[in-house]
Amino acid sequence: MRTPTDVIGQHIHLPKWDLTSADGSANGWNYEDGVLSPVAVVERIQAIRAFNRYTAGDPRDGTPDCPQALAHPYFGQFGRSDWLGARTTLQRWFADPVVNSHDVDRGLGNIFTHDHLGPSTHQQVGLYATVLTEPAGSSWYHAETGEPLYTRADGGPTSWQAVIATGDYDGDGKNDSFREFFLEYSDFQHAYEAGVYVGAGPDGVPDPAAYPATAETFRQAINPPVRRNASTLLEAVVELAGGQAPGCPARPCPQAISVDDPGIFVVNYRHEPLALRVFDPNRRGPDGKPGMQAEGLAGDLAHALQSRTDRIIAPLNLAPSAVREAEGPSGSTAFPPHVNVAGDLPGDPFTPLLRSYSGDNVRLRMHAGGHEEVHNVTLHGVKWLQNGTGYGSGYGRSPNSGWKAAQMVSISEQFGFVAPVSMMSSAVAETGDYLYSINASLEGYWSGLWGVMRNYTVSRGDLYALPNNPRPVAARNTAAFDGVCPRVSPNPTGNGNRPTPLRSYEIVAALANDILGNSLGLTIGDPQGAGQHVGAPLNPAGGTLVFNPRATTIAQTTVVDEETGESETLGGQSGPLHDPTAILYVHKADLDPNTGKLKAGVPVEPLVLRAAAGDCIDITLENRLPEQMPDLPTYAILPGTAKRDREGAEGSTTFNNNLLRPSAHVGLHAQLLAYDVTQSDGFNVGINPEQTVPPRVAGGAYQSRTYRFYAGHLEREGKPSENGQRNLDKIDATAVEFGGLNLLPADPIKQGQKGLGGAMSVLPLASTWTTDAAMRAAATVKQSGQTDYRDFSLVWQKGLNLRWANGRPVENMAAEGFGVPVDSEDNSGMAINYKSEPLWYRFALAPDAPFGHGGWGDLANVHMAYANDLVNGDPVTPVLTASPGQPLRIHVTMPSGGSRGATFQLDGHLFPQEPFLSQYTENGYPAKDAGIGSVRFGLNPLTRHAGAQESVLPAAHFNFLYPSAGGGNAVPGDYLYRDQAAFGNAGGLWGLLRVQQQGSQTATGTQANGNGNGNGNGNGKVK
Ligand SMILES: [Cu+2]
Repeated sequence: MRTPTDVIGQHIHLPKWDLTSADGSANGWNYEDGVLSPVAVVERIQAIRAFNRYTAGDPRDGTPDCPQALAHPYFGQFGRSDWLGARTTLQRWFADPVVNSHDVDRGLGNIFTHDHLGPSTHQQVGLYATVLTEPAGSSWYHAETGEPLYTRADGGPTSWQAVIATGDYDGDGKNDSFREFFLEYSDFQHAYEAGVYVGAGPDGVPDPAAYPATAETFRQAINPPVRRNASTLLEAVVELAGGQAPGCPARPCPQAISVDDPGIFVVNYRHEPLALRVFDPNRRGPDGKPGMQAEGLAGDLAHALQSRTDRIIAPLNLAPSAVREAEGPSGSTAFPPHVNVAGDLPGDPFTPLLRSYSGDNVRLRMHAGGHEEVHNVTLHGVKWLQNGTGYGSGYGRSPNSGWKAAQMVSISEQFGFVAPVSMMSSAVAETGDYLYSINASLEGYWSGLWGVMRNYTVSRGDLYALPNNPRPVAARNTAAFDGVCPRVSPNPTGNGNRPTPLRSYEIVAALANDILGNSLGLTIGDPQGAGQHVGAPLNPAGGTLVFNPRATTIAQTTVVDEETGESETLGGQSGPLHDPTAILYVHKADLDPNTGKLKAGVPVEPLVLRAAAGDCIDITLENRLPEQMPDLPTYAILPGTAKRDREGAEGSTTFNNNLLRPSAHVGLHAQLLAYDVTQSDGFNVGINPEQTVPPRVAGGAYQSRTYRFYAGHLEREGKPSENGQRNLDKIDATAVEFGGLNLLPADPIKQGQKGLGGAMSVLPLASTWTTDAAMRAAATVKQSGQTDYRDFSLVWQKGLNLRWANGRPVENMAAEGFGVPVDSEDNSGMAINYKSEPLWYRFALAPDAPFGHGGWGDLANVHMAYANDLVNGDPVTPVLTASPGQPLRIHVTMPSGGSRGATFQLDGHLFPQEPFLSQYTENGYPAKDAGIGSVRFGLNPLTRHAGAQESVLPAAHFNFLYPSAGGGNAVPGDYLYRDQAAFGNAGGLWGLLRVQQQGSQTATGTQANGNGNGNGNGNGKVK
């Protein structure tokens, strides 16, 4: 798609500017503020000359009567005749100070600037930019070389990474300098395979005649529009040749608003798709065609984020800076120099490497430059306050805004924080690699939006140091710590110290097929799907994970698409809905030591762990998965990021979901908690030591590994002393009540589809709790001097692999129209705590029923959607119980899924969005020296209240505190909670809060009280 345009503008967000003349756009009665293209200038010149009857040798040549196009003062140096007549406009903006109540400039933030005259097509091919505001009076240096920035007349040089030397700008007597990284990312970036040029040649000069878009170009375009389900589940999706779909009579078939979500994800114009990392283009799949998952660890999804040198695609084994040219199937493409000056190692991702020293204040700033999707940003091993750690979205303080490890950032939205990065506990390691993911969904990893922050504990010649952190910092008081955990902690009473409580959990990762039963007699396997996947066989006598036990039958119907006249036969299947390929984390004590099966009466739920603020937490993870992981074909898909069969008659196919098996290696990543990134990250990232647990070799013992966490915050005292190559500083530990957080599986693509994942709830300091026997996701929490409250964890999952009773895969919902479910964010298997109530299932509609006639539009009883009368009973999703007026907390987390956002909403109840209090407060407000931010939940007078929370996405963690079940008047009844967005609501993401007097019917477990054996309380042992 081309947007013929004669003018381009530079519109601006955030600072002050003259709206009538410097808006960079054409709105209302304002001046049209843009720059004419050189071609448009030349056209006007020629028109003036023709009007004035210019003839050869005319003495007026070059005068205003017969003007000539001139070379641009800057762009003229490139000798491009098509740039003659190029013009410049000057935009003037004022980055005004934004001071807080203590007169500290919070900073204006990230100033987004983009063309506002043709953005719908320009942004998705990379036209966006950002101005970073910095503290007044600061000076800036390249983060790696130390070269001063902003020294040239044109404002350069500049970089995406800088050392910002500030002095003390907030008046606390400390130098506030920081290391800054800026990442700007986009979806729908158009891309072709290496060596393919369309519209312009390798020199970038437009030449559509020499480089035409032909009927065959789509075969080497990455994820082009116009796709449909392939004829086999193995290939899943086909990128159609021309003439096969009504909207695409002849290729190319560009789309004005990119409705089919084409292209790739990029960060700083770089891309590191797992699709290519684990791909073997020559290995043959079950259909005999080349192209499937590589064998061994080179193709293992739990090792896909690791810097390895055995990948099948050879350039992936080099240091990114060594790759200066890429070979494609029909030629090569040269690359500009790498985005890092130094430090990149063989097998590292091609995306920006964020290099820092231990003890640096790292400021990460981000913008989504384009184009349509929501992106949930996450960073391992670093947490930040919602509005900045000690600094705002600019650089002001916001200590009671809550600790975060995930933040949704979509087009033109800004995100930024400052956080200290240091490996205080592992002075032996010289590097620590921290995973950053700009989109923690399936498609985010598969399509390349991730990278590594590499932290060093020794000085290096190739990395400039911060003025306030001249040498990497290590802990001085190591004897006070056992790993990351302080050996003693202040008594919760405030008097004296106590040994830090150690809470130990023993967890097993296992197949549902191995540890669960099959009491409903469902088919384990999919005979019709034979040859359509690459997994090992299941045990047909084994168990399965049931998401909805009702045996609903869906009548077979034929429906007609009223736009195209195409007809399709739908339905003809029966529940229950289940998945025998599911993987679970379970408590080891819940497994029968003789049979290895889950003991009778143990609720089948995602793992939900609890700890109190200030606990030291050991999680021992044992791997009981088989070496050869089983699988079955599903309709869940991945973006077509790697080509498989370019030349098929129907079109091109891609390396997709059924050509992969889940990893047999398991890990467990916990957000927010303090841990050593080289030992307890739970993922295999960059050059960190291996952290996953391998499957046992046949007949051998199950292997395990212990991860250690501290439910608190580690902070430098800020009085470093020189000690050889390093500075030593005292480390102070502070307990933090984090609330809900995700427990994430190490394979970010397929283990999550199988349900592997869980949640943790970090409860108040010195609290005790009783877990419900029938639902361990629910507990009653006691705090001294306070009313008992109910604590609920809801683990939302999307992109699950649900199956019908006969083993066939459940189809996707017709999210973007009849027969067009070819986008991975439309993978429709969903559940809350492994239970699903799809509305299509309740109404006995086929999942892919059309929205109009023959489907949803014909429902006569749609008002009964959430009513028990519709299905003669409670929904199978969690029914949360609380007494009228009782306080309750709901923690919503999402360990895996696609990137279509969900919105949590509970009817009849408002919640504070920032229910947090900093260490030191004055009347509830943060003190000027607030100490550690957001150490506990509480009544924050600055909070906003809301009725719904958007951006529930993979890696998201939200806490909803309700002071009174049933609202202010404590009205008993059933209150609906749900994903307010249509896709999740229809797909099964809803349930009930039942407000009624809790009596003897309330299930109880065994109490853990911080000094006894808490077995029964989620099997946690407190020593
Ligand atoms: Cu704008």
